[in-house]
Amino acid sequence: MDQIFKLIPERFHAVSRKILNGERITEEEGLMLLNQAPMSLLALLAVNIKEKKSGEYVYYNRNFHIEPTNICMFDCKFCSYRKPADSPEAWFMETDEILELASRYKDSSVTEVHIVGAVHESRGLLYYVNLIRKIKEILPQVTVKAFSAVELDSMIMQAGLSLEEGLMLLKNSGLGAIPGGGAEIFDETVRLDICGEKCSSARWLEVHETAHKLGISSNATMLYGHIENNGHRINHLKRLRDLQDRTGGFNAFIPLKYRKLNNSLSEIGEVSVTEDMRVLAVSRIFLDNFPHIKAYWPMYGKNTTQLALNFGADDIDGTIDDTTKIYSMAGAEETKPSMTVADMESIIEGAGYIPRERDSFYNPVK
Ligand code: V47
Repeated sequence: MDQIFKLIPERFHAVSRKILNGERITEEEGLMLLNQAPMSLLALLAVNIKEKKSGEYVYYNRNFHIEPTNICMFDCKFCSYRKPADSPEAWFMETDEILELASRYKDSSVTEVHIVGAVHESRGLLYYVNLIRKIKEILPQVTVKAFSAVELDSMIMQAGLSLEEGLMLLKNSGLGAIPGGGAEIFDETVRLDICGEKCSSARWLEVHETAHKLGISSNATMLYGHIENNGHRINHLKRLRDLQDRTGGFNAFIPLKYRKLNNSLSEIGEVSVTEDMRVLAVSRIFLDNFPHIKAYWPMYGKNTTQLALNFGADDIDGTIDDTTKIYSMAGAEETKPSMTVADMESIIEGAGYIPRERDSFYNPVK
């Protein structure tokens, strides 16, 4: 241990000792690491925590997405996916088409379907309750991980129900977990600027807290690399860590890099891969109560995903099977995201880890 400290600049000794001893760091320490720590130190500390949590394993799953529509009532500045109804790039899947897509996975070994789309005025809570029920009839063994907190808030409010009532209806129809989208950045001023029509940060957190209390676990995301600063990023992580202390209901945190193609923030450009790795490593270090950190491969691309495994990520998401357009429409390298199990295992092994297939709750799949 003392040998390692000779390689660490002295001003990082105290915080490094804390982290290596398994102690929690403060917001000030998180900010100092994000602003100033050498990359090699961030990698060392993040990997140390990752290995305490998941040893030599890195997880993946077999999944597909359903994105029923991209016609959305909300117009967020960073979004490349949303299109007006009369755009040639807009789509709206009828129920039959959605169920036909689900049926394609009937005899497959897929374990999760991730459903998110847009907030569309014609589709409310009861539509989605019925949709989940029908999907579960077709794919009873598959976990339905569906609807960002923003979509949930909107459909449940529109139905005039409390969050508890709405979420219980969805749970009873087969909702198994909630994805992490819609969190964007919790700082109220930045949020108002980039996605002012979405529900507030407090409400996003309330949806997840209520879900956790009802036994529905979830993920959390943070959209970074636009107009926010490092202070906003640490504040976002702190609010997630506080909620996780109360409920323990988050499975994974997923940092999402802002991609610039065809949206209202395009002129900002994108942050570097170095910055991606800093955000990832500090997230792993700061969120000491999150069991998993996901390097979402359709967003980073395959090479950066492999690099991310040396900065604390222990999950790369899944096979996807070219069923999501959110990131390809935003300019990600993967224009038709799809990976075989062999592809995913080779990425993980190439980073020096042991691949492990998981279900939506990180139980190993035989
Ligand atoms: O909330 C939208 C982001 C999110 C852009 O829970 C953009 O397992 C970058 O939540 N550049 C939706 N990001 C996706 C999401 C997600 C993804 C992977 C795994 C999980 C999970 C959840 O996509 C949105 C927003 O933050 N997004 N547009 C863009 N131009």
